[in-house]
Amino acid sequence: MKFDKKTFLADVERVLNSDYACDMKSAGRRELYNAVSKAVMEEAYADWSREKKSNRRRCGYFSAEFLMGRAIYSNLLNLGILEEVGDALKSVGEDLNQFEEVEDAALGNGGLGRLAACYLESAASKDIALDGYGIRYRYGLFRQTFENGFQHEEGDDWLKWGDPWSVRVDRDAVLVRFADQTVRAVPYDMPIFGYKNGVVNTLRLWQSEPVQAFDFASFNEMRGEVKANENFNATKITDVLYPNDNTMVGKILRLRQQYFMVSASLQDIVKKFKAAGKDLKALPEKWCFQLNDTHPVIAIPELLRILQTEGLSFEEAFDVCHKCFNFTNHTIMAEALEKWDALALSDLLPDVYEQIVACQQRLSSEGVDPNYFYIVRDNVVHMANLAIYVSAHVNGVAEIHTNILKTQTFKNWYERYPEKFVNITNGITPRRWMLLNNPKMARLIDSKIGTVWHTRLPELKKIKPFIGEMLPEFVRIKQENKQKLAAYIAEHEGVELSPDFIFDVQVKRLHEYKRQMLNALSVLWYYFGIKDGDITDFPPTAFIFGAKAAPGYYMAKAVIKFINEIARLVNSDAEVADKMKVVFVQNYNVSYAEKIVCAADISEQISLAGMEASGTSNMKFMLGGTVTLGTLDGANVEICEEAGSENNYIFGATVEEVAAIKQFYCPREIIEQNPRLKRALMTLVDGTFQDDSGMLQKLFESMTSGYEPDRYLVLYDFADYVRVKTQLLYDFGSDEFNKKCLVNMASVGKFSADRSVTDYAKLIWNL
Ligand code: 26Q
Repeated sequence: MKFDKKTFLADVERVLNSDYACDMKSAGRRELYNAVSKAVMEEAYADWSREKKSNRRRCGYFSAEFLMGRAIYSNLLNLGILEEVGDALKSVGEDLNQFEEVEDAALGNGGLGRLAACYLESAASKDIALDGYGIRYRYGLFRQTFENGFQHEEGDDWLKWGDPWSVRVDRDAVLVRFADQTVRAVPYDMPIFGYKNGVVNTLRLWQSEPVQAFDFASFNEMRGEVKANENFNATKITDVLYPNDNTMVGKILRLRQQYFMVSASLQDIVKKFKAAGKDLKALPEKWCFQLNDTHPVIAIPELLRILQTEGLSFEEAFDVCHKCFNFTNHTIMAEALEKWDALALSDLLPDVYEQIVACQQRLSSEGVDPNYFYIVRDNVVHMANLAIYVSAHVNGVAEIHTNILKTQTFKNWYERYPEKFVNITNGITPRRWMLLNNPKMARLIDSKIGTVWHTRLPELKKIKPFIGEMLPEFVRIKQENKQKLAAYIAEHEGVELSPDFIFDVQVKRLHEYKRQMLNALSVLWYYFGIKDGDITDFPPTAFIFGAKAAPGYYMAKAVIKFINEIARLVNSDAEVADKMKVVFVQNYNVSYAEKIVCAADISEQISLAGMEASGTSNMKFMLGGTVTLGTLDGANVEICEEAGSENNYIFGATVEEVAAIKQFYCPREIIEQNPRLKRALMTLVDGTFQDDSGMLQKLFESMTSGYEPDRYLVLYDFADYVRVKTQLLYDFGSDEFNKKCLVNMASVGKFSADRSVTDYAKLIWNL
């Protein structure tokens, strides 16, 4: 975008005058933020409207989550005016950094939601016609604080600062009908700016509202069974994001949300398609849809329903759906695969349920074995099976994950439809995760190989010949990032970290399979080793954790308490103050991640092999020049292929070994063989930590007793983990070690979301 300082400041001034009745001098932060954003939106309108009017074939990315983070800096960066706006504001005595207080748009939980955000940005940057469709939650993922070491949750008022990057589009509102209520769906459109290319795609988020004020005619036509209080409840549907990650909660409101979003999206798309005078059988010529996990899969029977009300036969409608829909799976964990009670579903959405049954009948009529192929069975609707049956393509998100889908999770389906299954390894956008959060590192690279890598990440390999000469600058910039993070943590967490310590980082959602416990136990293991004098010369290390636990996930919350207690023990012990510090940062989110990722020395990716579909923070750290301490799980496998295992720190049971180990696994022996590990584990119950809640006791039991003690083989992998981790800690700081960091950075090319969306466009969307 071309930028003229005078015009820009005049634009800002005008918005301040008209919308806030103030001027540059009297404006508060909030007013200034909105005015700056709106001024930019105005300038971008022409490009956006061109894309909205364009007639080319598009893909709709249907997702219950878009974890966008903060919009302003990334938008300015992509429009190519970040520095210019900063300078313009400076010239009137204002600082662009003041908007760091603006809330993140946290309309997602973790990996799956952030992936959707990275893909939108990359698609726009690659001029791929991809639009997001989702829900405009009133409250995003909860804000987390710790009280006495326990997680507390507060509502996330992400609109506190206003929403200048969205436009409400009342003319596109539609009605969404449930058996017991009809609500109005109003879209809010967010522009998605491509990186310096003038492309603007759209993220359309639907908000639910009462129908009454909208249209009395359609209100009166509403079906008979409507309840009196429906207008009161209408807004409720999009009130709040379910805070679960990799766990299914069978709440009917969640199903309402899912149907609300896909019905509104499909009505909108079909309406516009028809307005162009087209035959709906030709819908696949203009549209395809990517289903982000099972959450939007109810779109399939909804489109079947809509097409039949428009006069298509079931078979014709099925054919259209088959050509339009594609399904991404993000998890193999049984507890995350969505299943809905058939009665509840048919009560809420009788016409939609009818289409699900019709799909089941079509499947049955093919003469398949009903033990292996079913959509509805024993009064349960299996959303993943529905998605696989109808979709043209099914994809996993990393090689190892797709292989597990083919050979285990969806083995039967794969054998029947091998051509449907493809792998598309996840990726991240290098704009947010390098240019924006680590600008000095980006400039260092620019100085060696130019700027082509900004949009072609594999070009980063060209720094390889320069690695030697880059080392001192690399180390200096990383050190500066660590300093900044330390200052931020001191201010927000009240823990002082020395930037001279090794920053060992594990940040991601809290889940047992991700094994924050393994890391926690190792911290205690080192601590006791130092206290006993068994470990001398320990390389000073700051163990940094960040994670939110689903509010209803008891064990995950127990792990948070445990780590906070470890932090209290360690940080208050003057004897180890020059050796170790532990901090669990509060409210880990996208903006915190931006600060942490560029300041890490160790990237902990230590899930039990076979459990983490891909992981994407592993890629963000790699881009920042951080070695991975990890298992051969998810995308770690491919990271090692790209950067070499010798440049990373790999440990633990492989996915092939895990099944065999589990057959006769008994953690007791392991505990008895390793007295210091035993001591670390016993702190959960021996009074080391005060805990009236009984949580730590329960955590201990989950590790040592019950039906499946230590389900995720924490204790099994412990010895190998500390062996490799210790090696890493002692390697740290040498030239050889720093080279490993830069080799990782140089090898990150494959993990650009630009490559991922290009793969989708070629292999699936045909865009
Ligand atoms: C389902 C039903 C009801 C309520 C909630 C849910 C639900 C919500 C979120 C189920 C799963 C999720 C999120 C899953 C997720 O984030 N998976 C991660 O996806 C990333 C992107 O592909 C991968 O990198 C991670 O490995 C994977 O864990």
